[in-house]
Amino acid sequence: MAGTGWHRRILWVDLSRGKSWVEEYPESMANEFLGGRGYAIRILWDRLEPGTDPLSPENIIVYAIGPLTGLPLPSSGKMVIASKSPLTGGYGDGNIGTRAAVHLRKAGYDALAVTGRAEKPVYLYIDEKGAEIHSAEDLWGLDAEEVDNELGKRHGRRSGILTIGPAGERLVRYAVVMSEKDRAGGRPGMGAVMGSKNLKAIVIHGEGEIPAKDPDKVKEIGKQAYSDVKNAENYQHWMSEGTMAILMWCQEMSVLPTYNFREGVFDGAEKVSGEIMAREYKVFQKGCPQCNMVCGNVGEAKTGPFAGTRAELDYENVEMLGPNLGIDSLDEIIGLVRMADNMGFDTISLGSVLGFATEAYEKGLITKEDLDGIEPRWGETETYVDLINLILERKKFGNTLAKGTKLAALKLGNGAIGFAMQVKGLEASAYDAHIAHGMALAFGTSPIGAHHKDAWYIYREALRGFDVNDRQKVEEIINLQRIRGGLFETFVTCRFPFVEVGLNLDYYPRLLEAATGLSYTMNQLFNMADKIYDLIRLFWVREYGWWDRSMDTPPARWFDEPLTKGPRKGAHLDRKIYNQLLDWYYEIRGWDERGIPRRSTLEARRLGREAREIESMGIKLSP
Ligand code: PTT
Ligand code: SF4
Repeated sequence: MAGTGWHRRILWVDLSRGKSWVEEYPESMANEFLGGRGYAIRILWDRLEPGTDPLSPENIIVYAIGPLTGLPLPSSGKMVIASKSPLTGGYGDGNIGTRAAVHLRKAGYDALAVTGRAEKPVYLYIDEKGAEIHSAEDLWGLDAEEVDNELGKRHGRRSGILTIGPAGERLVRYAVVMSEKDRAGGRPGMGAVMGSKNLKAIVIHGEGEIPAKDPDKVKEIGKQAYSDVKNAENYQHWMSEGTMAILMWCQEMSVLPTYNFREGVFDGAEKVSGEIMAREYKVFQKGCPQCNMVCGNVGEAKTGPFAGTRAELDYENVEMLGPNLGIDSLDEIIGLVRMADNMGFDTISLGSVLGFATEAYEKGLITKEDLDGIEPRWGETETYVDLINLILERKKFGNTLAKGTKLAALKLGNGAIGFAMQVKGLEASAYDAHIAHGMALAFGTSPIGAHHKDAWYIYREALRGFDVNDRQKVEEIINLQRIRGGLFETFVTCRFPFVEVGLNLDYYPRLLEAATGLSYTMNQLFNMADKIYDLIRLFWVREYGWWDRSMDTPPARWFDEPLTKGPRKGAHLDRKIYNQLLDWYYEIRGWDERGIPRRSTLEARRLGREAREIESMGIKLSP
């Protein structure tokens, strides 16, 4: 029996036909997939024609929330945005904190799915009555902040607004979806998918109740959880520095990506630390709905060309547009982050692309002419501003850089793929893995490409010892993937209360039961997470038509080019060790040596129909 914590309604919009409708989905979908990423992969598997071009009208983009979203419990204002990725050609998703998540639930839907392409730019207005399609011709070309302001004026500031910037309109394959000026989601090009549909924005306004089996119980458990968050030992430190607290730790550990992940330490790290950000740059702090540990630290540039500009300073943003490019000035980093947010680029991939281009230029693989006269140089912010504009204009080699580092490297040849810092086409987030086989495996096996969200293992790896490469390491990574990539992406709530201030995980099955009436053990939830992982992996195999372990292997740089400075000078990954870890990984997941789920694994998870579909493509599954 399904619980009561769902509307069991998905709002569909077909922009080609200008039509919208509501579909009820079966109880079994709620029971087996809960919400968020679970719903997204179920919808994409069932409804997307295999081999669809991600930027064609036929692609589907899903905005999904979960049974805990929006309820009075810690940090519940989150939403999953998923689609077939134009950057990777496989499953892509992101998780964004936004009022739009809460409004979608209040409007009476568990997900919104959009397909088709409008003839001219449009935006959607969604409420209890369904979806209205409005012209966005006057909004096209505006940056994300301007659109947010304008739609806020039209529909009320309390509404939830998702928008793309010019990067999404121009189909930059690592364009994100923006909300509330500083929130960004959907690293693998979810903004480009919206752009390809001529969909500039979505405004959501709901006034209804969020369904819960026992609202009083949710409130009671939620209240206790809020109080645990606030009383956590490191709460004050978190409130002061947020995610940037980790920057100096990365420097000490020698895992701070520097000069396109060539090194793990940066000479100017102290100038861009969490402490400096909090003491000298922070002007205010903001966050997602229902959160009492808000981490959006907004900093203001004090001097230089960006003086007076404000931007949210998360670790990944500061690192990838700072040390990774040799930039040691927060004044300048703030300018680059603001530019990325307003234009709607993913900061991580953008930082990686700029680093890749600088290195390719240094090595003579691209010339000044290819870059329209620009000479990218480490630490010289103005050259990066020019390069970002070249990518936006899709001019000369900027057009190739708009497709990400993997495609750019394949075009350049000459070994460029070795320093394209990506897995499956998605650029690695800001953790250098020269010394960290575990983090390398987490990047290698993440279901969307090299993102840390499913298993930010590096911290735990340091505690256990970077040089301990045993089976337990792999088990721990899989468990993290189950918790972070399975539970939090289907409940849909923020994982930071658990990850950053140590909120007890036991709260979640209790909250789930109060919200839905379903009583799941942690083990059952882990099984659900594994099923989602299997289905996502099958999706990749279906879209590629083949698979092998090279797709789960990080870039050659970490193996072949040792660190040349810092406390771990000389360190690099070892292929034999990595392959052993990957073998254990496949074995524990019930996947074969190619990284494809075995038929027996799929049948045990009631994915027999999906297994047959793969076999009907001529891909033989291992027993
Ligand atoms: C996330 C990725 C991250 S991960 C960061 S900073 W991080 C970058 N933020 C960007 C940004 O900002 N502007 C921009 N133009 N591009 C950006 N790209 C990068 O995107 C995010 C927080 C953070 S801050 C993290 S880790 C946690 N992520 C969660 C997650 O994935 N799931 C979950 N259940 N809870 C999470 N909580 C935390 O949320 P993507 P957000 Mg993000 C300015 O979207 O695609 O998943 O990539 O959503 O609302 O900004 O919150 O040190
Ligand atoms: Fe949003 Fe940060 Fe709060 Fe998570 S901890 S809900 S990312 S403000």
